[in-house]
Amino acid sequence: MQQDAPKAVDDAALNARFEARIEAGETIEPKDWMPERYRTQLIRMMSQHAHSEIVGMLPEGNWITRAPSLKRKMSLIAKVQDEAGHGLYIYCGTETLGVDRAELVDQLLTGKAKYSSIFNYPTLSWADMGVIGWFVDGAAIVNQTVLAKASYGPYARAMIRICKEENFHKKQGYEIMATLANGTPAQKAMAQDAVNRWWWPSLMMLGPSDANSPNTAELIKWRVKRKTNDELRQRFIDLTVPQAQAVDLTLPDPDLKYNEETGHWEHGPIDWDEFWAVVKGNGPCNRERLQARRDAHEKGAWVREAAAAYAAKHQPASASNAA
Ligand code: BYC
Repeated sequence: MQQDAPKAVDDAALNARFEARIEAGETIEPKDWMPERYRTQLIRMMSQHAHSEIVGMLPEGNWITRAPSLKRKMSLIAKVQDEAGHGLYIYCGTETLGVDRAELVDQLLTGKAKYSSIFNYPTLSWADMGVIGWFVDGAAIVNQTVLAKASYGPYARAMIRICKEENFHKKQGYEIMATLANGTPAQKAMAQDAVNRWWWPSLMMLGPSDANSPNTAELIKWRVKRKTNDELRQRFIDLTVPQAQAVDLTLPDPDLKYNEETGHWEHGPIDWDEFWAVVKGNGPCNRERLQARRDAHEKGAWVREAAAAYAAKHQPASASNAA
């Protein structure tokens, strides 16, 4: 007990210094001292973000072979490839916190780690590719633009590049929707059906309401999150309603109305039972998504083995060259 006392004093001093740095708006870098809880919260959030990018490739990957033109196919392949890149940046960022990527991937494959609820919905028509870009990337941009100012340097910097690419993704999705909405009656109906199916899950993607968000207060205090889930959801709605009006598509919420006083669009109740069912693994595609990732991981075993063998073979040579 007595032996622990000096360390407790040290930790208290380090902690006070850390809190002061956060308060001053300084960026925390990997080698800086940080409270263990700050580190584990970041690992949780960043790894789940990385998993979301990787699992998020699956719903769109489903349509690559069925894209309606070569141009659309090329854009979709490029978008899905960007998502792989985003996953890799964020895994790298997470590794700066002293955790191994293999451990993070294992947490995804064994169902211990979460990934975004939105990717557990099926992609039933080509219009879903448009609406994913418009709504899902749109919601992601609203969330990630703020995360680009997060207190942890490697996460914030990854968000800057990712947001640039997400903006392009959103524009290509909205352009698909505008084209369908101005097309034949059947194309317009397909676009409206996709909007109807994806609107509510996209609102849920931004996280539970603030009253039921146990992590928000701590993450805001440490300036990892700079806005609450409800604030970001409101911003997404305010941005998206005029975009829907511009292409003459209807958002499936009879309670949606503009409040002149607040300057915000008010929305109807969100079905949080559906959200929690999806988060707990019981959405329409949860099992299929995890199985697809497990199969890919198993089939990729030879690549990991080959890379390890190559690294082992070349390491002594480069080490002796350096000497
Ligand atoms: N889905 O206290 P809360 C993309 C969990 S991909 C599942 O509010 P927090 C794209 C939450 O983890 C971009 N679970 O948590 C890719 C927590 O459980 P644990 C994805 C969710 O961390 C391909 C519990 O509920 N974006 O753009 O304060 C194609 C309580 O929640 C969800 C990110 O990952 C959910 N939607 O806030 C196209 C952004 N929401 O972990 C596009 C980074 C909450 O305590 N993450 N949960 O067991 C964040 O901004 C925050 O972590 C969240 C949640 C807003 C998601």
